[in-house]
Amino acid sequence: MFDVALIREDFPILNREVHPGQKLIYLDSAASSQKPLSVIESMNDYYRNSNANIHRGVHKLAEEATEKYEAARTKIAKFINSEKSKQVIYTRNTTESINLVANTWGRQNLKADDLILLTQMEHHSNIVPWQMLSSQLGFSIEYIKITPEGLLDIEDYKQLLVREPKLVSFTYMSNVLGSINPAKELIQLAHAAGAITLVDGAQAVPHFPVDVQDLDADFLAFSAHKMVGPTGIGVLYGKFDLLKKMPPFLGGGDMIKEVKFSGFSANDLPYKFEAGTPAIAEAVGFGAAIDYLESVGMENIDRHENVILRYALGKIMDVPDVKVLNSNPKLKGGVIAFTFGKIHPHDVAQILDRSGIAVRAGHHCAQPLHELFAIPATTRASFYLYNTTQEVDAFVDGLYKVKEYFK
Ligand code: 7TS
Repeated sequence: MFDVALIREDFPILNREVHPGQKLIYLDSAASSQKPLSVIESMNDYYRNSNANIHRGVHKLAEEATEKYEAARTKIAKFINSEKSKQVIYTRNTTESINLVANTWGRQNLKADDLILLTQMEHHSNIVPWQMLSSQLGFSIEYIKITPEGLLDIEDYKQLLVREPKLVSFTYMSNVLGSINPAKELIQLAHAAGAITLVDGAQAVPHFPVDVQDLDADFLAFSAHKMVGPTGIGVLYGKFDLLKKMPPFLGGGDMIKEVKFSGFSANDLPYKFEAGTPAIAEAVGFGAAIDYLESVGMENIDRHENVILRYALGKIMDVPDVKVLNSNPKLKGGVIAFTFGKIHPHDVAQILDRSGIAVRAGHHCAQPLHELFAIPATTRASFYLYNTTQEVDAFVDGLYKVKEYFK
């Protein structure tokens, strides 16, 4: 049984007053989620009792640290249904995972005459690494169009596929529109056209079940901090044969088998891509986050968020001058980005903050998408498993206060 009141008890920060008499109402989980006590405690326990460097030394603590670091990898692999746990590469975050693919697979496979496809709804982290590489290698980038409603234009995609792109890299769920792309279908179409696929799962993996084998995704990137885990750690999942052929990303300790003055040989997977001392405590926390999400159930989380989203859309659409980007709760996750007449999003966010309500204002690292809609910025409320309809009420009341203030 999903009981949001019980869930809230697991997140100590939700009891905090952010201003005198104003309890936190956290509607910014798309930027970063809050953490349950079990995650916080797992990292404390690691530092108190098991702290050491991994894969080095034979002493007890090094052994324990290594075991915990690898146990978390196994949990993550199971969570996304990866064939083998060595296909789960630890990175710092989604951004680094995408940069890894760009700088290894991309550098190895993309040539001047090639084409890759992104979408118009990408986060900067799935645009800029490709632009940087393109400026060096000379390949072209096309952006799959989105419809005026904010959904991916599949017809445009099909037409672009005729040009035989080498890679299609797309977000599973937009951090602004909330639109959930039909990832499985997009991947099938890409494969039929001979392209490799990278799925940016930053906003998907935290919110609904994601199965890499069912999707047949070639790469999947995501971050722990958006899924009740710590900052500083993320994942790149990849198909084994692809990862095996890719050259290392960063050079240094742990990613090598042997080093001579004349050169080196790269380590096996996954260590080939994990140079230097990694985020060990964070991996432990990531493992605890997976345990937590599994104990609640991803289907339950998905269902709860959809209830909150529908409730919030129903109420916010009645607020005069509010315009929501993609207001259709079908095919959409728990994200509401909106404009509010002529009131600047930063002012909206600042006044909501006085009532303890945390939302984000700006372009949310999706500047080209905002440009497409001819708006410089939006205010964004985003939901997660711990949000309630009462919080939505407070948020909408807050919007009326904003309106009153700027009357
Ligand atoms: N891709 C998507 C779809 C995202 O929403 C984000 C972060 C990233 C990639 C990058 O993740 P990172 O962990 O590497 O930073 N999105 C947001 C956001 O919407 N507000 O703050 C960060």
